[in-house]
Parts: sequence; structure tokens; C-alpha cells
Amino acid sequence: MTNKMALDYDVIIIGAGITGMYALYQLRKIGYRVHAFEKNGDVGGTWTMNRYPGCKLDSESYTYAYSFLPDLLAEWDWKTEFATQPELNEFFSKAADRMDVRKDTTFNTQVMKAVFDNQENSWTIELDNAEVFKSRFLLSCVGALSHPNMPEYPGMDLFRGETYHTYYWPHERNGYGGQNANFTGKRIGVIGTGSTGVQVIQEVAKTAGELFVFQRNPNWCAPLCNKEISKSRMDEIKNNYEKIFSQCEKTNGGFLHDFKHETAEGTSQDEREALFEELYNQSGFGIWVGSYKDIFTNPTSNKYITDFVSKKIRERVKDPNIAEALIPKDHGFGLKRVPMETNYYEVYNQDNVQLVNNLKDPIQRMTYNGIETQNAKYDLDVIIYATGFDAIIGGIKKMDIRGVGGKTMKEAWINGPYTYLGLQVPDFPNFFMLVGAHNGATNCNIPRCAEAQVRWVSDLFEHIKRSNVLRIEAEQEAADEWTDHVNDVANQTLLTTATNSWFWGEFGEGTKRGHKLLVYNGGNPAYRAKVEEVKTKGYEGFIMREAAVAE
Ligand code: NA7
Repeated sequence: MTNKMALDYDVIIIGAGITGMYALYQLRKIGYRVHAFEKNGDVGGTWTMNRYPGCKLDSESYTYAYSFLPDLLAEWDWKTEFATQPELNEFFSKAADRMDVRKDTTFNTQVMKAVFDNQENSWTIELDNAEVFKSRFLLSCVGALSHPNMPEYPGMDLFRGETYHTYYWPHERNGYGGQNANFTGKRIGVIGTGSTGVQVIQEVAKTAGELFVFQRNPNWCAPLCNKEISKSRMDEIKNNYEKIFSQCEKTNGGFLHDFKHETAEGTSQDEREALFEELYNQSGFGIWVGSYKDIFTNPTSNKYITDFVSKKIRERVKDPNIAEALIPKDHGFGLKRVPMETNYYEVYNQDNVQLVNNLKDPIQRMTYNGIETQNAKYDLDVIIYATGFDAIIGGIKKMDIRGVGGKTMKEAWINGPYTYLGLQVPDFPNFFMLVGAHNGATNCNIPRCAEAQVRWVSDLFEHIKRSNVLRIEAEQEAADEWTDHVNDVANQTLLTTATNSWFWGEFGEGTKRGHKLLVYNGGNPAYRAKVEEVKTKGYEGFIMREAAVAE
């Protein structure tokens, strides 16, 4: 039977952040009718939403750009090694202008439901405004950190002061817009001490009347060492973009930094300390991913760096009891995302800052006046929630996605993410997830790996077009193998000892309940090699049905 139903688009993209914008641009360029739906009011994802005071990058700014817009790169001057939110927002906004993607994007619109039609090989999506659209293919580019966690404490609606979640920071009170001065002299409570909380705390501590930091589990933080970029340095960067991007391609995380040595075992203490010291005082993630590769797999090596960073915290925080409360005891250094900081630890030497250790004295409720813990009451003018995200899979969970036979993603992922290459799920034909769970592009300096992923998908879509493919889906066996591989890689690391982290999710029922790593930890080069091999072998692991066969 010939397929006669009307498609609104060939491809619908969900999300117009860094990945979605580029996917739209690429697929449109190769001849697809593409449209994106974006829940926020503009492009840019993370960088249009997180406007809290102190929000900035901890990837080097010039590694975080689109590499395929040479004109923009040539005229764009980064102000600092690690750019602030407004600068990034402006960069990606200009990039959107160059790609002219806004004209094919509907903003302030959320995809609520997507249903696959097994006869027509198409997706029908339903929006939050009740509109319905049909497309042949559906691409999720919803972002890894786009669905925030808001805790549910009793009395939250009673608090008479100002309440913020860092992700939903009001645009008119942009942390860099000067209005933030309103916090001067105020009594502020910050809940959460991940990367976001750390950035907020070190910023608002400068002017707060009193700042109370509500910390549940401490994180290992390390100095960012940000600095301004001079004209001559910027010229040098512009002349070296190609080298910079190619260096990032070689490293596991898509950063400039790479491990100096395979193992720390057998090294002398002096040798190790000298390397750690050098990296601790260097800008960026070098201290995390620039020393010994086996700090992630070998408990002895991990203890070396853990002891080193503990010593640094003890040196920097004057009160030994506070220093101990700031040193994680439940996991080694680097096994969760390392927040990068600027004088974060010194904040706790200030008279206007108090650390509230919620492991010993948990938050009980919010009141009209502030926060009540088991043992104390804190009167506040402002409460800032820096409580993180339903990471990696939050965007997928939020939508009601139904594949062949009405199967839901919840059913498909009952025991954890189940994917082929992190891109497709069996029984969900024509549906792709970019920079999602078990995907090599997710545990990475996002623009670097997102770009590579979009290019790969774009090649696949050229093939689909050339071969008149109506339906593409992952083979079950291929998905089994990939999922086992992702879990095997995770189980060979010490990350399994630090599962209270947004890298992990809890899945399964009864005795099967357990933590599953949400990201692929095999590294960017290994992932890229794998997907290239799949392409070379004629997209091995994908079942494709061409029009003549499918009709
Ligand atoms: P994270 O790193 O997930 O941190 C969230 C923080 O919030 C963490 O300290 C949590 O403590 C704390 N938290 C979460 N829920 C609660 C409740 N209910 N009560 C008290 N404290 C809570 O998120 P971020 O936004 O900081 O960073 C996410 C990524 O964004 C970051 O790594 C960058 O890549 C960009 P816990 O550890 O659970 O005890």
C-alpha cells in the first residue's frame, strides 16, 4: 500500500539548544523539511536559562564554540578563559542568526507526547498547546541538564521571602545585570553544593549580609584559575582554532586537558605532589583529567589525589571542623563531577558565611521566615535552590513517547537505559536521541561531541535520503551488546563507588533495583571510532526499510 498520509515535516527536532540548533541547520542543508519545538523562549538551552549570579563555563571558552562557523569565530573575542553566561548566550544567539534557525523553530512550546504509527512509519507529536504535527523522523535534542530538581519540603509555599531555582533564574534579574545588587545585605540561604551551588555561593558571599549554605553531601572542588584574555592571546587562539578543536577530539572528555601518565602506582610521593600541585594551580579541568589516568580505576591512585586535595582544603579553610565538613568522606576525588571554584573554600573564612551541615542537622521544613532544620531556625530574605537536575533522562521521561505497539520509553528502560549507541531504542523506529543516555557525546565538553554527533547523524540522514529509507530502527541484539558494553565499562571504574551523582540513575524493581550509569564512560575517541566503524559497515546494527519494501 502506498503511504499517502500528509507529513507536516520530514524531521521534527525537540529542543533548540546547542545540539538541536546544529541538527536543524545540518538536516535542512541536506534537503529535509525540518522544524524544532523548544520549551524555552529562545535558542541556547542551558545558556539562556541558567542566569544565576556567578554562572560561567568551566570548559575553556574557545573549546566551547561551534567550529563550523569560521566567520563568527574570526570576529568573536572571548573575554575570559572561562566565559560567563551572558557571553555564551550572546555567542549562541549570534550563531543562531548565522544559521537562521529561529525561523524554523517554535518557542515556548513543549512536546508532551509522541506516538509512532507502525503502518505509516511516522511520528505524531502533541504539544502543550494541543496542536498536533506529523513527521517521518523525530530527533530528541532535549539536553542533559534541562529538567531541574525542585525538592519538596513542607511549607515551601509559606516562605514570605524571595525564592529562586538557579535554572529558572528570572531573566530580568540576570546574575550579571547589576540588579543582583538587590542581594546586598540580605540574609540568603543556598541549598545545594554541586557545580551550580558553588558558583552561586562564591558570588553572593561577596555582598550578602548573611549567607547560610545548606550542604548535604560535600563535593570535591578545585580552582578554576580564570583570567582575562588579552588581545594578543585572542589573536593566538584565532590562529589556532583548528589545532584546539583537533586536540579536543583526542581526549576522553573533549577537553584540551589529557592525562599525563597511565598510572600513579610506582611513582614517588614527591613526583606525584609536584604534578598535582602544578595542575591544581593551572586553569581548568587539568587536576581532574590531566594527571594519572588510573585515578578513575585504581583505588591506590585515587587515594593519592584524594589525599592531596583534602590537604588543600584543610590549608584553605581556617576552622578545622568546617574544613572536615567540606571534605567528602563517601567518595574519592574526581568520581563525581568536580565543581570548579574561585575562592570557594575561602568563603567559609568570612564572618558573614555559615555552613549548615545537613548530614548532621537535616532540613525539616520551610517556614514563613526561612528554613528550619532539626536543631535550628534560619531567618532568611532569600532562598536559592541549587538542587540540580533530573539529569540525562529527565527530558525523555517528561514526554509520553510510544513506539511500536504502544510500548512506552518507561517500559523500555525499566531496568536502566537500553539503547544502541545511545542513539536509538529498539521498537522506537525513526526516533533518535542526540547527546542522551549511554551516548558518547553526553559525558563530554558538550559542543565538541554534540557537533561530531550531529555530523554523524547528518551523514546517516544523507544515506537515508539517497536510499529512500522510510524506516530505521535499532536491532535488539545490537542494543543488548551496546548496553552491556556501557555497563561493563562503568563497572570497571571507581565511579560505581560514587553513585549519588547525576551521572547515575536508579532503576529496576525488587531485587533488581540498582544504580545504572547514565553516560558512556569509554571516552570520546572510543565512541567516535565505534560509530565510524558502524557507518563503514553500512550502518551495522540498524535495520533499514526502503520505500519499495516498506510500502
Ligand atoms: P548537582 O551537581 O546535581 O548538585 C545538586 C546539589 O543539590 C547537591 O549538592 C545535592 O546534594 C543538593 N540537593 C539536591 N536535592 C536536595 C534536597 N532535596 N535537599 C538538599 N540538597 C539537595 O547539580 P548542579 O546544578 O550543581 O550541577 C549540575 C551540572 O550542571 C554540573 O555538574 C555542570 O555540568 C552543569 P546531594 O549531593 O544530593 O546530597
